[in-house]
Amino acid sequence: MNNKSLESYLETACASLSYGEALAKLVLAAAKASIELAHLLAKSNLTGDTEKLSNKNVQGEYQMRLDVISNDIFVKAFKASNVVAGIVSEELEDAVIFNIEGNQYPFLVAFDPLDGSSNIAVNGIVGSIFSILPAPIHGAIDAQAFLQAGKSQLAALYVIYGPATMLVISIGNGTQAFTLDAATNTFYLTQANINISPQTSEFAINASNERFWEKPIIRYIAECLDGKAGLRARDFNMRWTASMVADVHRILMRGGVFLYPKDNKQPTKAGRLRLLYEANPMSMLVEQAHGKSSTGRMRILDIQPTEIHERVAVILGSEQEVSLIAQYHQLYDQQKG
Ligand code: FDP
Repeated sequence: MNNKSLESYLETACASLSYGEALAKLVLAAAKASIELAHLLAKSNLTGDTEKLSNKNVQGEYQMRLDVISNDIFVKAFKASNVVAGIVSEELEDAVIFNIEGNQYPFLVAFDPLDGSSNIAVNGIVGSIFSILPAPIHGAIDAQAFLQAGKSQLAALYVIYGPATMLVISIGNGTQAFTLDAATNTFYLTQANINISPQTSEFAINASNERFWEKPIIRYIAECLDGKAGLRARDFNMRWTASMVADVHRILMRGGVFLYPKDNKQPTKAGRLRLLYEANPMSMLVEQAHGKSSTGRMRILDIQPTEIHERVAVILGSEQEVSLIAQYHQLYDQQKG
């Protein structure tokens, strides 16, 4: 096998960045922790770690034992890396600041330690998602420091725990996928400079929410379902794994569009997915792979966050489809206006 290891990729790719050495250290810390988690996931059905706990997280969702375990693994790894000033996690209500004096460590990390947790109990695919932001150079670091638009991200990555464990990363120069060789615990580059085709005939959406969707989404999906005989003049396929990592990974590998749109199921929330540690890192990975990412009304990476667990509508993937859905939103808003 002649594939480049993650370590040697980072050595070259980070060389030109002023913060490159520290970034490589951080990514390798996340990678090492994810390997530990992959091993725990593989035996979780035997150890009882797939159990649901009686406590809820900040999102009001019941935690699984593995949510807590995975969070602890990454928090420990980031703290020990000595390059992370603070973290925000889906599983923790408040930001955790490691270096209150600030300004010594260059990065903030917002992460979802175990995405798609409903899949845990059924041996389905899950993942971990990370957004790496610059820590402020001056002043104390607190939760406010994490309220940066996604376009400020220095890097984004996820790890997918499937038949193979893979790490997909962008440090701002394309999106690269690495596959774990479990025998040596080394990630090797298997898909360089991923390119999401602009057109697709595949979409991923939780269709059971249709009655809660806005008109532009109802229109788009209806036209896809009409297939060859309809306006789109081709048949579409649908996939939904209930894990954003798994659904977005599929799109990075073979094109498609992923939608978790704004709906009126919970009208007080702007969407289901979290901006800081789900929508932003996935949007960076998709845009760096020549795809597009939008709420339907604006580019996700341009959103100025107002709170750390903020939710957002997410539509991302093949460029032409995301643009068409945005166009439907624009027409709808104009007509309403
Ligand atoms: P989960 O809450 O199970 O961790 O992170 C939110 C998320 O999963 C996404 O990974 C996934 O796409 C979505 O929620 C699943 O939503 P549905 O329950 O509506 O299918």
